[in-house]
Amino acid sequence: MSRKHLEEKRKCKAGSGGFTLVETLVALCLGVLVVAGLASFFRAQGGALKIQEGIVEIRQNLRAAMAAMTGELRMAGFNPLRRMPLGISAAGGDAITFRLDRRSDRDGIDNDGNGLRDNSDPGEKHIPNGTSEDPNECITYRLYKRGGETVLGRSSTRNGFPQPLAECVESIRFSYYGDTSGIPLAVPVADPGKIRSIGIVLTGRTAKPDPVTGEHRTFTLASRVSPWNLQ
Ligand SMILES: [Ca+2]
Ligand SMILES: [Ca+2]
Ligand SMILES: [Ca+2]
Repeated sequence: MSRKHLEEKRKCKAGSGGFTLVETLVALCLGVLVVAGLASFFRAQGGALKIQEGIVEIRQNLRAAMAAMTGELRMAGFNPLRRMPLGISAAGGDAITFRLDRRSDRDGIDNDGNGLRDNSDPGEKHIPNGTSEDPNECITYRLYKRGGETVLGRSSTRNGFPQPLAECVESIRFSYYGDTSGIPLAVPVADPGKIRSIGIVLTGRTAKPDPVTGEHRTFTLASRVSPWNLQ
């Protein structure tokens, strides 16, 4: 191979192995665009995931609260000794109070004759005593405000302060039925003794707003209870 030919080949190699300034700038711009696009994609994915997590959380909270409420409402009016009328005592559109007699742990008597009395006897805690003045015998469900948030609360005694049952609650609506016609009684129900079943519609919202719309997502749960002792 001649010297001239080798020289031309070297020049050719040197020219094809580098990038011009314009090529480098274009490549950099493309790289920045790709990275920005990926960042935007993952940010959107992260936002969508957080929304889904918020919805799952509120669903679980509302379902747990509804299960607790309906389970306890089924016991409304439990009154085996029948010494006084017990049942729903206040029936409003956004609050309900009901009574039952499920325990007597303060009467000082060994009610079942096993040598143990009141709180020292696990079985005796659940012996009714004819009144609804024991803990967890006069129960109210209603919404209340706590630190600017609306919370579903449960009080376990007459005039007791509510304890939180579910947070991020938007509204609760109780409806009351005296028969199977499907027509609800006017609230507040003037004569709660007529109530045979209770409808509950509970609406909650995500703790944080949707980053795209700026609005909170809501979730509504409905249930109906026919307390055994009110039939
Ligand atoms: Ca009692
Ligand atoms: Ca006993
Ligand atoms: Ca006792």
